Amino acid sequence: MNRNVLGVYFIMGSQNSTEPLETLEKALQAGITCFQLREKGEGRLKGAAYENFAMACQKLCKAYHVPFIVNDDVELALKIEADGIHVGQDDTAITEFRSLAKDKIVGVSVHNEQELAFAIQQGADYVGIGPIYSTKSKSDAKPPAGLDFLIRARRQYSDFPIVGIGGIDESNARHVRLSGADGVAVISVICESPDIKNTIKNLG
Ligand code: 3NM
Repeated sequence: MNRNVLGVYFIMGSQNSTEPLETLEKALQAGITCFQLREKGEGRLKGAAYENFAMACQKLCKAYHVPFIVNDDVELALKIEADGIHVGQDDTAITEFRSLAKDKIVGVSVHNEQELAFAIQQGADYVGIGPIYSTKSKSDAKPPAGLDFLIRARRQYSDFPIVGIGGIDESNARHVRLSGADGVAVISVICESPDIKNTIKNLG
């Protein structure tokens, strides 16, 4: 995949914003390079409401030519023909999705060298490394790992697409990039921003 796609990678579910579609459109206008629908936790949409919301997000992403990735839902990703899927360590095996959707983007969250090597060997297109800093957006997040693992991962795999995630904001995005990430994946800094355009400019 083109590593530039990871530049400013916005993640959101309906639970992360009072006006999620408005937030997404503002983020797209401001130049996000990738979007992941992550419908998780309490109050998450289900059934037809979830599918309709997903399709509304996808339609916006298409209008701005930005890849639309679905978190941890192979069935939905295939049904609505998303551009890709992102999975964690407990989610569906990469190979399962890959065999069903050869041309799609597959992203995997990794937290150590073993998981990183395995994801690459299994055919991931990119990995997410985190949480770099402490995050309030993922209830089961691991303790913040800082930049060390990211730096080691980049040394080991000089060309592999890597995005940093977890607690990234306008003040620290630069450190994440300088440590080797191709981009930053964020939820709250965009969802809670009073000025999305400026926030995205400062993340880039
Ligand atoms: N995954 P925020 S941290 C979805 O470490 C997610 O794998 C993480 O949200 C991981 O930008 C995280 O608000 C939440 O900190 C990122």
